[in-house]
Amino acid sequence: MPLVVYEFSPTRSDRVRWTLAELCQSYESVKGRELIGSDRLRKVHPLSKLPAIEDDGRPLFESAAICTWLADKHADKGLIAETGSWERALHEQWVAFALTEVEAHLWSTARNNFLYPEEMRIPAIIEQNNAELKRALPVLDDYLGEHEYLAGDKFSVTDIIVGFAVNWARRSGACAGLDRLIAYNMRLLDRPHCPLMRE
Ligand SMILES: N[C@@H](CCC(=O)N[C@@H](CS)C(=O)NCC(=O)O)C(=O)O
Repeated sequence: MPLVVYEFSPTRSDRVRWTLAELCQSYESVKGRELIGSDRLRKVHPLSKLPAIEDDGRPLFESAAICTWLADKHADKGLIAETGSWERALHEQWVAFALTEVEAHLWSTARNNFLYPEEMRIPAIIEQNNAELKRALPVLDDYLGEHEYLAGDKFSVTDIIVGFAVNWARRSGACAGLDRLIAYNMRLLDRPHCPLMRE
């Protein structure tokens, strides 16, 4: 059975598309904004969100879990550190950090800026989110002052997962003054398979 990817760009499905491109894997794509909230997608993702995949008929959701699984499945391509290695611990650390300390706040800001219906929005949360981002992003900036990539000395799926959140943060203006983080973001954008938006 082919690998099926439910996707729409620009969304977190860019992580999955980028991972598959780096792994040189073909797949069947089911695309479209209208997938979000549809019954069709709900069979693969219980919240009917993107991205999601069906691998050998088995549904999998959460972009970081999907990318990690795909990199593990094609371990011969060297896109992820071996389970049990220190670099793998760094992968887990930076993925969790990016999703909880960075992306959660960016997502909350987007929801309260324009995604939620107006009556649900709480503008004061945006200031809180900005304060949290101001604490978290310098942690990545410091680390990337000493390291070219996040999990070991070469590009890996960790950089795809975290890079998506960093690019989102930079495009929203949250990386101002964090030159090492911006330089890292540019290195990722220069990669031939990178689908992230520069502007
Ligand atoms: N943590 C999930 C987030 C998935 C998510 O929220 N996807 C967005 C598009 S980027 C979506 O489908 N939103 C529709 C909704 O929130 O109902 C992941 O990383 O896959």
